[in-house]
Amino acid sequence: MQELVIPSMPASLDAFWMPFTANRQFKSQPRLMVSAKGMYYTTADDRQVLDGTAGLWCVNAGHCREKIIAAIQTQAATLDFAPTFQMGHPAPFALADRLAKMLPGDLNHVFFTNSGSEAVDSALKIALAYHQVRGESRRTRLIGRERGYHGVGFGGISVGGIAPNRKSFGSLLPGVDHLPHTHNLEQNAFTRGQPQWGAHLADELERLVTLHDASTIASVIVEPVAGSTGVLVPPKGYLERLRAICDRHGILLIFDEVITGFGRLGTGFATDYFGVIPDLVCVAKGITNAAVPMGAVFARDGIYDAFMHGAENAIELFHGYTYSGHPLACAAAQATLDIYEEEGLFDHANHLSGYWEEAVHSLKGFPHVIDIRNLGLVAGIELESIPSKVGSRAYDCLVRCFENGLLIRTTGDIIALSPPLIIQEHHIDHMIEMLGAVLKEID
Ligand code: PXG
Repeated sequence: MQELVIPSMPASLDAFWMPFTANRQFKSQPRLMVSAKGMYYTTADDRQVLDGTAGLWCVNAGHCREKIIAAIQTQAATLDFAPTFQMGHPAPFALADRLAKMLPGDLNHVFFTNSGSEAVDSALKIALAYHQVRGESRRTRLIGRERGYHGVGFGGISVGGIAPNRKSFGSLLPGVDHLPHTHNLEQNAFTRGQPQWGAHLADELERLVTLHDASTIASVIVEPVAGSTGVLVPPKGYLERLRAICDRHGILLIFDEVITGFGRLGTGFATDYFGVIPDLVCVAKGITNAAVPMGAVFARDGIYDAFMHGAENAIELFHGYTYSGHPLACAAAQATLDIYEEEGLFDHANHLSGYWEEAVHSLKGFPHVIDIRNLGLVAGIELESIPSKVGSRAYDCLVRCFENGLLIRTTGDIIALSPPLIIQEHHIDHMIEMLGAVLKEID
C-alpha cells in the first residue's frame, strides 16, 4: 500500500483555465478533491463524497485500484515510451488482441488514441478513407444526431448536436447532417429501460438518404445511449432500424461507446446489450479505468482489410498520435481488464440493474422531478426548469449534494448518475436518500 501524499491547497486558482466550467463561479467557491478510494472521494476539507458518477463516467472499477497502480508503476520503470510509428513495443499488440476478443462479430482491429474525442475523429477519418480506398470517394457526408455528444474535436462537434459546443467555432466540417434526437417526454416519461415509442425516428435516415443520395453518405454516428445530454435511452427497435438502413445503402454505422463501453449497461459493450453490430466502435474512459488517458476505435475486418492493399512499403492510413498505444495506458488497460474479469464487474452491474432501476424510480413524485430514465447502471433524472434560469435548479442540486457527500453530474436541468460498477446496494440506498433529501430542500 502506497503512502498517500495529499497535495496542499494551491496558492492561486487563477492560472488553470478549467474545461467546461464556469471558471469564476468555481474559483469563488471551489470544490476540490484530493484523494479517492473505491466508491469515495476525499475533499480538500477532509470529507468523504460518494462517487455517483464514476468521475466523469469513467472510473468503472472504482478508485485507486492497487492492481492498476502497480501495473502503471512497473511499466513506467520498464519502458516509459516507445514510438508506434514504423516502430513498436509489445504492449499495444497484446492489448489490441485482448480487446478484439471482447467485441462481438468481426470487430477485430483496434486503432489507439488518447481520448474519446480523438477516437471519434479517428473513426470519422477511417470511414472517409475507407470509402476512398474502395473507389467510392464521393461518399463524404457524415451524419450525426441532435443531442449527440462526440467530444470536442472539429469532427466531433460537427456531427455532435449540442448548440453551445458548436456555435463559437466557425463553420465546422462541411457536408454534415443530423438525425432527430429520440427524447420525448409526452410519449416516454418515467419509462423503465427502453421506451416503446420512437423506433420510427430511425427512418429519418431514409429521408436524409433521399435528400443527399446514398452515394454521398460515408457514415452515421450515434451514442447507443446518449450520455452527456441527459441519458437518452434508445427506443426499442431504433438501433436495429438504423443498422438495417445503413446496410441497405452501404453506409458505415459508428457506435460511440465512450460511455456505454466497459460494462456500463451490464454487458461488455452496448453492441452486446442491443445485439446490433456497428462497423466502427469508439471507446475511451473505462478502457483504463481513467487512470491513464486512452481511447480506441474498433474496426470490422472488412474495413481494415480494405486498406491492406497496394505497395507493402506504403503507409496505409496517414493518421495517428504520438501516444497511440502508450506503454502506461496499455499497462493500465490490461490491469483494468483483469479487474473487470476477476471481479465479474459487468455481470455485477447487470445483476444490480434491477435494484438500481427500483431505487432511482422511487424518486418519482419528489419535487421538480418530471422524468426518470435508466438502463444498466445509468440513470437520468430530469427536473422542471425554472423559466429563464435553465440549469440553475440542477446546479443548486449538484452543489448541495456535494456539500452533503454525494457527487452527481448535471446537464441543463437533468441529473445524470453513473456510479462505479463496484457499487453495492447500500451505496445505492445512501445515494438515493441523499439525492431525495436535496430534492426536497431546493427551490
Ligand atoms: N464521446 C462520448 C459519447 C462521450 O461521452 C467523448 C466522446 C469525448 O471523450 P473525451 O475523452 O475526449 O472527453 C465523450 C466524453 C458529462 C461528460 O458529464 C461526458 C464526457 C466528458 C466530460 C463530461 O456528461 N464524455
